This record gives sequence, C-alpha cells and structure tokens, in this order.
Amino acid sequence: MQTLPDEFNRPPLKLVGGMPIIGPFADNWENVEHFQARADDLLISTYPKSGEYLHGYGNNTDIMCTRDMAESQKAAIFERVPFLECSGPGMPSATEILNKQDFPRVIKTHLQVDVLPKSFWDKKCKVIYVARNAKDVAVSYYHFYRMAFGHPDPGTWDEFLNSYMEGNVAFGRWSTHVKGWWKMRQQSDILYLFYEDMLEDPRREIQKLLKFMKWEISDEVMEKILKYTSFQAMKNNPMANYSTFPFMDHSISPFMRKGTTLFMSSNQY
Ligand code: A3P
Ligand code: EST
Repeated sequence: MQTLPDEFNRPPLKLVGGMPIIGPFADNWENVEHFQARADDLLISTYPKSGEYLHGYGNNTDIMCTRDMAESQKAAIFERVPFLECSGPGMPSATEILNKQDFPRVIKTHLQVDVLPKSFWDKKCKVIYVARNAKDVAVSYYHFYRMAFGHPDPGTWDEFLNSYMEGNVAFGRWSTHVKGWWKMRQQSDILYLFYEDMLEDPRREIQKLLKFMKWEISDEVMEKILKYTSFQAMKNNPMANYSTFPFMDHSISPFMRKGTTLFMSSNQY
C-alpha cells in the first residue's frame, strides 16, 4: 500500500457550508463549488457506504456512450465514475478529470443536497440517489474509516457510533443526507432508490433505472449487467473493489465487505 505523507495521514475533517468533509477535499472546494455540470451528466448521489455500486448498472450497458461491458474490467471504478469532491495527495482531482471528459459523464457524489454545486440544478441534470438503512451504514462506515487513512481515526466502535450519531463524520449526519435528498425529489429529476431493494431484486431496480433514463436494452445485456454487478463479481474484480486504489489498507478491512443487510426490503419500514 502506498503510504501517505504525514499531513494526509488521518487529517481532521473540515467544514464546507456547515458539512464536515475529508480535509484534502475541503482544500479543493473552490473547484467543486464552481464545477460546471452539463445537461447530459448523470449524478449518482449517496451517503457513504450506501451502494453507489449502482453506477455499474449504467456503466455496464453499451448505451453509455464510449463505455461498454469490457470497460468495467479495464478501468477502475473511480476512473470511470469520478467522485466529484475527491482530491488527495499525488492524484488528479476529480474536477480536473471531469473537465477533460467530452462524453456524457457519470459522476458520483456524497455531498449533502444543500452543498451540491449550483450548476447541477441550473442544467437540470438527472440524479439517482441511493439510500441504505442507518444501522448497516454505521457498521460499514466504521470499517471504511479503519481502512482508509484519509479519515480521522475512528477510535473504538462506541466512539465512532457516537460521532456518527452526532453527525461528526465525513458528509455529516445520515438523516440530514437522506432526508435532504428525499425532499428535493419534489422539484428535481431524481430517482430515489434503496440499497435493500437492489439486494432483494436487482432486475426490478435496474428496470426502474432504465425507465428513468429512457434507455432500452436487450435481454442479453440485462443478463450481463446482473452478472457483472453481483456482489461476488465486483468483489473479485480488481477494477471494482478498489484494490488498485492507494491509501486504503484492505488487510484491515476489504472495501467490499459483506454486501448484506439487516433488513429485507424498504417496504418493511
Ligand atoms: P458492506 O461494508 O456492508 O459490505 P459504497 O459502494 O457506497 O461505498 O458502499 C459500500 C457498501 O456496498 C459495502 O457494504 C459493500 O460491500 C457494498 N457493495 C458494493 N458493491 C456491492 C454489490 N455489487 N452488491 C451488494 N453490495 C455491494
Ligand atoms: C471516501 C468515500 C468514498 O465513497 C470513496 C473514497 C475514495 C477516495 C478516498 C476517500 C473516499 C477516503 C479518503 C481517501 C480518498 C482518497 C485519498 C484519501 O486519503 C482514501
């Protein structure tokens, strides 16, 4: 694993617009705030650890412009779907990468709805939001904090859980995030999905996505999407499991941990 310069090893969180964020991300905030979205951008928004892997659905179809199934084996997930607010030592910021992409972009973000760059709303971009239940997110996020040194030290599970419930973790309080984006559905083009539903019936959730995007695919492509986005396939795919990403220690906890849920379906809530 690539080691981090001291100032990037467990740096404290910083605030942007009242939301705590990973220190080096805040240092690139001006470029994020002024980011120019385009009308054909697709934004995938989630609270961390909530199932952003759904962008594999779009990325594994050959409708997404220059990308096709084979791409998902060639280029890492964080290169194909840049993480809008991401920037760190010795890596190009996502805003730099995105500014050079001249095809319809798929962009990932963990930003709360209030701090999303204004141009996404001005351009009326389509957004897919994925929510996951707060308990599974807490556990997954704790293990992620332990293995990704760009976060502050999580401390013990009890200490982390306290910080999480107080909203003193990167991207703030879970409830603020899911509720803020839920409310925004009324005035924007947002498809709001649930991780638990994706586990329960991925075919049904992919169909919702296709309808929302007005995409049509053959049965054959559908089968391929299901195959390539299954938990086991992604866990074994070095281009999807973040194993090529610096500054994460997968021996502490793998990025793709369990991919299960305490709950069976959002219908049970
Ligand atoms: P666990 O830590 O509970 O296993 P994100 O991709 O938004 O960071 O979320 C990470 C969580 O989603 C992890 O949860 C990870 O295992 C799970 N995940 C990633 N890809 C998945 C897939 N294809 N199917 C089911 N779960 C997946
Ligand atoms: C945080 C959330 C997420 O969903 C993905 C990533 C990938 C980029 C990671 C970051 C993260 C955690 C902190 C880092 C960052 C790259 C540098 C930084 O140290 C590992």
